Parts: sequence; C-alpha cells; structure tokens
Amino acid sequence: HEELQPWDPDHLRTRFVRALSDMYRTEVPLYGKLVDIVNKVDTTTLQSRGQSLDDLPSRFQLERHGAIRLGTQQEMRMISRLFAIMGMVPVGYYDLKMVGFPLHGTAFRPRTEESLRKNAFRVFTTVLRPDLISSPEVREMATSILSTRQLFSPRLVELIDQAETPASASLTAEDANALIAESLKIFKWHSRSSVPLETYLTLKKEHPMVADIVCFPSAHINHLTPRTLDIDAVQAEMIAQGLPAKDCIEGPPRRKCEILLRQTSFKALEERVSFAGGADHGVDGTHTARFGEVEQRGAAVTRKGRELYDFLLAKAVGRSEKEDKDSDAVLREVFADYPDDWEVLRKEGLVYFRYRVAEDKVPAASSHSKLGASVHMDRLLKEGVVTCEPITYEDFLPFSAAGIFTSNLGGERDGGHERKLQKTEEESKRSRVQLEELLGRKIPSEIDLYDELQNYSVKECQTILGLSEI
Ligand code: OOG
Ligand code: NI
Repeated sequence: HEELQPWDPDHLRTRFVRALSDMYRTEVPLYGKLVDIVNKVDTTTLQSRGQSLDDLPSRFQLERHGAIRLGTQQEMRMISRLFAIMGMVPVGYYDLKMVGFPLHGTAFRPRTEESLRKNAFRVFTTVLRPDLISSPEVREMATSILSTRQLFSPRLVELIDQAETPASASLTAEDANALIAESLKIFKWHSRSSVPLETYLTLKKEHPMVADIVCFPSAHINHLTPRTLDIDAVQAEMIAQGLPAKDCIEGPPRRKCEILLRQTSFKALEERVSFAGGADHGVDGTHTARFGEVEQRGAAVTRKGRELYDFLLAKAVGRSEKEDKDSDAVLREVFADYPDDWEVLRKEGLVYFRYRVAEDKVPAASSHSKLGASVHMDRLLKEGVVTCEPITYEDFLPFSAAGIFTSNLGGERDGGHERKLQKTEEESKRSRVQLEELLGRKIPSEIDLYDELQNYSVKECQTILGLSEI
C-alpha cells in the first residue's frame, strides 16, 4: 500500500476527474444517463465473458477524456501549468483549421505507462486563433471581450505558483482541496452570458465555435467521455432509450482487432441562457454546446498503419459521397483492406506492441541467454520466451473530432464521414511551432511516444535475456 501525498500528480488528477464528473452529471443530467448506459453495456459484455465490473481495475470506470476551448494564449499557458500539476502534459498537435474551425490545440495527458495505468484521463484543449477570423470587426470584438476575462481565480494562481516552487513542492491537504475547488470554476457552466444577445449572434454567425468560446465567463467543459467495452451496444441503447444520439460512430468500423479510437455522442442540448441586456440581465436566448460522448479504444498504429487508416478513410468518404449508400456499410467494405489479425498487424509493422519476457522465463531465459546471441523476435514469441500485447491508443483523431464538433453545434452536416481535409500541411507546421512557443515546450508527436515505448520494451527484453540483439 503506497502512501498518497496530497500533491501527488496522479492522485490530484483522479480527484479532479471525480469532482468534474460529479459536477457535469449535475449540470447535464442526460450525461448521467449515458454513464448508466455504459455501465449496463459493460456489465452485460463482461457477463458474456464470465467476468464482472469488479474484475476491472477501478480506474476503468473513470472518465477517459473531456474537452475545453480557450480564448487566449494567456489562458492556454496558464492551463498548461495547472494541468502539469495534475500530471498532464501536451501530447500531439491538432490543427482544427484542417476541418474548418479557427482553433488548434493539444491533448494534455499523462505520458508514462505507470501514470496512464493509474488514471488515463486527458483533456483535449484548443485555443481560438483570432487570425483565422475573417472579419476584422468580429476579430476585434472577440479579442477585446476576451481581454478582460478572468478564468483563473487569484487563489488558484497563488496555488499554481506554490505548487511549482521546488522548495514548497508539497501542497498541504488543504491546499490540494482548494486547488480542486478553484479549478472546477474554470470548467463550470454559466447560464449568464457576459455579452448582449446581439454580440452573441454576430460571433455565432462568424463561427458557432467563436461564440461558444467568447461569450461566457468560464471555459465550460463541453463534454466528458467514459470508455466502453462495446460502443455499438451503447449506440443502440442510446437510440432505444430515446437519447438524441448522433447518427454514426466516428473512426474505424467494428473489427476483431480494434485499432485507434471509435467514438459517438448524444447531441448537445439547447440550453437557456440569459444575455446581458440594458439595465437588467433579462434577455433570454439559447446556446448549444454541451454533450456526452463515449469512446472505445483500440491499438496504437505506426506511421505506416496511420497512413493506411487515413487512406482508407478518405476512400470510404469519397465513395459514400458518390454512391448513395449507407456510409457504415461502405466503411466496412473499404476497411476489409486493413489486416484484422494481430500477428499480421505486428509482422507488417502496422500496430505498436509492448513486449515482455514471460514471467516463468525470467531470468533463466532458456538457451539463448548463454550465447549473448542475436535472436529474432518472431522466434522468441513462438517459443513463448517473450509475450506481446498491442499498445492502447491514448490520443485523438482530428477527423473524428470534427464529426463530433459538427454534430454538436447545430451543424447541418451530420452525415458523419463526409468531411474533407483541406491540405494545409505546411501551414500546420508553422502553427504547431506557434503553439509550442506559446507553451514554452516541444509538443511530442503521439506516434513517437508509442514508438519509444515499443523500442524500450524490446530493449528491456534484450537486457533481461542477456541477448546482444533482438
Ligand atoms: C473537442 C472535440 C475533440 C474528441 O473526442 O475528438 C474530442 C471539442 O469539441 O472541443 O474531444
Ligand atoms: Ni471527445
């Protein structure tokens, strides 16, 4: 039993996500219903495997991600400091300009195997890019409104400073409580807009995302996402219970060997908002932004695996546009070209694997060790000296994100797979550097991290087995 320090980053993250989840269930009761559906589906799935929810590690039941949209560079810098205290650092660059949104961002998430195992919660965090707002008047309006917003309470800023000072690195239990409570204020929903209805409508006309970011005093969390064992069953159950489910699951089709990420959501609610107006705050309107999502995670793919995924997805999108055919059927057909057998995926270098020396083979490690020899991995696996399992994908898919975004902003397009990527690779490189400069650190590519983990696990096997090479 390990002693938990109040400042322990993994522990703070777990406390934070619990508090956030409770708050969001109160704010969006339909989200509570989705969580109930997920529990029901997972219980049934486990029963069919002769297991129960109690057999899963307790952290399985924790939400896996949430998302916020920030308004300014300063807010982005501050949130990265706060998330670092909770053991979440930026991984992966997401240029949402590619899918038509004036935003870019990263996922703040735990990086090490150990932290991910304790609690894999992450926050997909984007920030507005005023340079992508086409109208100069609207740009000026947005930046001037945001310039006076105070997302971080003075107490929270104090606590962040304190947590970062090495000499006083340990927050007391009381400080930790205050840190969680003050942090929640950033994510809380406010039904009172900070601007008049007219301003809201002007910003919304530019882009619904701009209005969502600019018109409120907080950066309300726009969704939370539990992980499920069977996303198709959750989708069916949402529909059966009359939840306003989006009409298709994003990501790869259902497969034997799950890869990357599949997600679906119920559509955002239309919520009453009172806008600033004249003497009193009495002008009523509505805003649509907050929803509930669910995800099913599969294996991390290599660059080659990702290229094949992107290629087949683009092909499926093209075909379902041309043929008037159910897009899920097209997707399944097209993805028949993506190998669906772990051994094939491994040998063709499409999926990342975590290798381990089999427990009963440590350290005697059979005949090979004496030799200091070079042995091929295939042979070690075949002889049962080494085992391997696919590494779970912990990141996001911008194209899927766009599908979720669009269906939750009262967007017209909810055909799911019909979005087109605009070719902006050069630009993306530049804006990535801008975000890195803003955060004061490099943003590692998620694929490099999986690659490192796989290589590290091979090296570890090599050392344990005393081989010169695997
Ligand atoms: C973020 C959407 C990205 C996902 O699951 O892909 C995301 C947003 O709506 O701000 O959470
Ligand atoms: Ni999401």
